[in-house]
Amino acid sequence: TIIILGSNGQIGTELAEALRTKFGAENIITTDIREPQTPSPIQNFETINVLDKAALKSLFEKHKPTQVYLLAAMLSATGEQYPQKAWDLNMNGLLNVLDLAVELGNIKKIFWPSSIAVFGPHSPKVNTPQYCVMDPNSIYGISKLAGERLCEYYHEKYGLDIRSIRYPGIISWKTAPGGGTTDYAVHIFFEALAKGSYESFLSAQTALPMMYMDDAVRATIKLMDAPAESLSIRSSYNLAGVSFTPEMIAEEIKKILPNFGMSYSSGDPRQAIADSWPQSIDDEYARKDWNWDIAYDLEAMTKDMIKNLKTNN
Ligand code: VAH
Repeated sequence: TIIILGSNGQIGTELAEALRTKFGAENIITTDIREPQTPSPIQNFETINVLDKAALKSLFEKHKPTQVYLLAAMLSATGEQYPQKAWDLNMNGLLNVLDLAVELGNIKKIFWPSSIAVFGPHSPKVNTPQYCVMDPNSIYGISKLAGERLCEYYHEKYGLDIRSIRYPGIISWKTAPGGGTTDYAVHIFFEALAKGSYESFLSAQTALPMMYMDDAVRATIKLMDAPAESLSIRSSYNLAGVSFTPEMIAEEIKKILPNFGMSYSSGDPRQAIADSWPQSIDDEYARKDWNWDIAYDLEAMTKDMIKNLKTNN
């Protein structure tokens, strides 16, 4: 049995689908703090708060999972509004899972998402390497950097097989992201189709590492399938996708929707968060250790997003 904690989120929703396809729906238990918007029996859904350690223990004892994916977290922009809550959820949610995995002993593999948010103003901006100065200044980035240190520590000290990816901003059409700085790159598609225009809260030249959801899910499963002995990183793997600016994605959309209008607001607090992050990532370790290779470039992503939004929304 595989348990997904935080299955209602942007990544959780699609990871759950991919894992059901791979392992069979009957083997996947999805959970979140509240019911999904569109409940269906195939989800084997149970409500759980990852901060309730006793409830989490009962869930793990009931289902005896061999794998746990912990995707419950508060993202960067919302985290800046509620820093103490973000720290509590992101850190104690992780510690509850790690400590129960040590205590119960039946969880063979754990997946926990980190983020390019672990880099900060003094990290190299271009082709940011796996190892470098990391001075994140968002509570989300601080919690993800601390989380990476915990994952490596619990692997070294207790032998837990925890695997992690520093996700870039993720673009998808099935489930809207919740409270991230990179969310503009998702909103732009919805509004391009709904209104024919979009006002970006990030400036035209703000380059950020991004990735299409299909690639992010494929990378996650590829990492989880890799033989443990091939993994040289037990903090979290850099993963590069495509780096682009709001201006670039607007141009790409205009190739398909010629009348699309892009504008820019200023003064949004998310601009400072974005400015503290890298512009592009070097993912040599993911390529070397588990043969990672990106499939969707900006053009392919844009085409797929518009095609799916036109037929599904
Ligand atoms: C956020 N989407 O914006 C997340 C992610 C790299 C960005 O961590 O907070």
